[in-house]
Formats: sequence, structure tokens, C-alpha cells
Amino acid sequence: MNTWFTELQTHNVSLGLKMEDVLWHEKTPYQELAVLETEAYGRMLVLDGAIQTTASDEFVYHEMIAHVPLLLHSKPRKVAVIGGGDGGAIREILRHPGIEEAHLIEIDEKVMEASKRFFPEIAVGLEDDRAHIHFTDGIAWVKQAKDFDVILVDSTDPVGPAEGLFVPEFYQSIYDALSDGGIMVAQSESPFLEPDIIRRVMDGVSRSFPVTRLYLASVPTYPSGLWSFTLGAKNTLPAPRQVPLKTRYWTPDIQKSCFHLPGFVEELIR
Ligand code: AG3
Repeated sequence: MNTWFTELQTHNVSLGLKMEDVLWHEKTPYQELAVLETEAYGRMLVLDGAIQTTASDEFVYHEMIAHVPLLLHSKPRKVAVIGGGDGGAIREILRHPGIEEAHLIEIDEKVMEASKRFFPEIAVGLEDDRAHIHFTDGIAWVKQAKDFDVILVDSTDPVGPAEGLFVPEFYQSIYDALSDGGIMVAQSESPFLEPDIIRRVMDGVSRSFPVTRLYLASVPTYPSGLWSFTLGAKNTLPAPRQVPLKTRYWTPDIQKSCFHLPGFVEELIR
């Protein structure tokens, strides 16, 4: 078979992956969902034409969105993930001793269904007793949430259902849903291809949070391969806690070095 999946990442950049099979394809009430088998990166989840995760590189994003903020919080017990229906972020959160509740707020039930069926190694945490699943709109849910220690925004790109997850009002609702010392992280796209989104997220988060920091990780199947996360904290960040974690990308050194930004990225958020 010589069939290629191509993600049109911007109007002038695309990524093509040789495909072995289409395992699932449906239109959910919210988006177009596909699970494809690729030669280079294994199974891949695609929403509205955008690659969300692959079996081979999912560990980078999920470890980095979860461990970096959790280790900067003194005692995370109650954590929420907005989006992230595949369960990867929840899996990593549940590796931390002391976690009592990990809430997942996903608008599209079908994403979780596909993940459980086709990506059992990513979805594993979803069956845990500490995992609480809410199939509802994250924006409305956050408005009534209280006393969370850490909130992660594991969203799709800021088009369609996720648009409202990239605005200052949403970050203010997250601030209000966090307890004292609370921390948020939102995935914030690529510094090479979407610098304006990074600026917008940094600016929006800093309107509510006194401490705002950007960090990076290398995710080969996302646009440009270099990905950013924006962290907002209510208090000055302490030195990271030391917790033994079984990881493949995150290390204690990466915990610190991921905040050291290349010059052009420093410049774009200055
Ligand atoms: N969410 C962020 C994916 C953004 C990728 N964008 C793209 N391919 N154009 C990932 C969800 C993983 N839990």
C-alpha cells in the first residue's frame, strides 16, 4: 500500500506519513476522528485532520504536560485535565504519589472510546479509582470547579471546539478554580509556526497569574517538531520536588532545562 496521510499544518507546511491502515474513521458530533496505522510512528489519533498523538511519541507530550507542573507544586492532591480524552495526561498524573483525584473534562466521548479501544497503553489511567471522567464542556465546567491544585489544558489547536480554551476569560476561570499555590499549564503550539498563539496564550495567562513561564519539548509529529507549554502559577516557583518517576523523556535535568529558551523564543515572548 502506498497511501499517505498528510496533515496540512499551515497553509504552506504539511507533514506526510506513510499509512498502513485506517483503523477507525467517524464524524462525531464535535469533530472528525480517525485512527490510522503509520509505518514510522505506529498508531495515530487524528482530529479534524490534526495529529493529536502517536504511539511512538506520545510519551514526550504527556510526560511534559504533567510532570513539569506537578513537581513545582508543593503537594498536588486534586488535579484536572481539560481535554486530553485519550487519557495520556491522566496516566502520568496518577504516577505521582499523593494524588487523590484526577478529573478529566472531555467534550467528545468518542475520543475516549477510541483511545480505550486502540491505545490501551495511553488510556490505562482512565480505569483508575482516582480518575473522574466528565463528558462536558471544559469552559462551563471550570467555572464551577474549586480547590484544584493543578489544572492542565490538553487541548486541540485553537480552532473549532477548542477556541474558547485560548482566551483570557478562560484562564481567569482556571485561576479561580485553583487553590492557593495552584498551577496551570496549557499546551501553546509551535514557536516556529504559531508564534502569535504563544504570545496570545502568554499574554492571556499573565493577565491572571503573577508568574507565567514558557517551556519547550520536542514532539516530532506536531507542527515543526518543537512544542510549547505555558505555565501560570499563583506563587513564585520553588525548586522542583524530587520524586522517582519512570519516564522516557522527562528527567530531573529536563525539568529545569525546559525553561531555558532559545534566543528567538525568548524574543518572541518578550
Ligand atoms: N493535544 C495537542 C495537539 C496539537 C497538535 N496540533 C496539530 N497537530 N496541528 C494533544 C492531545 C494529546 N493528549
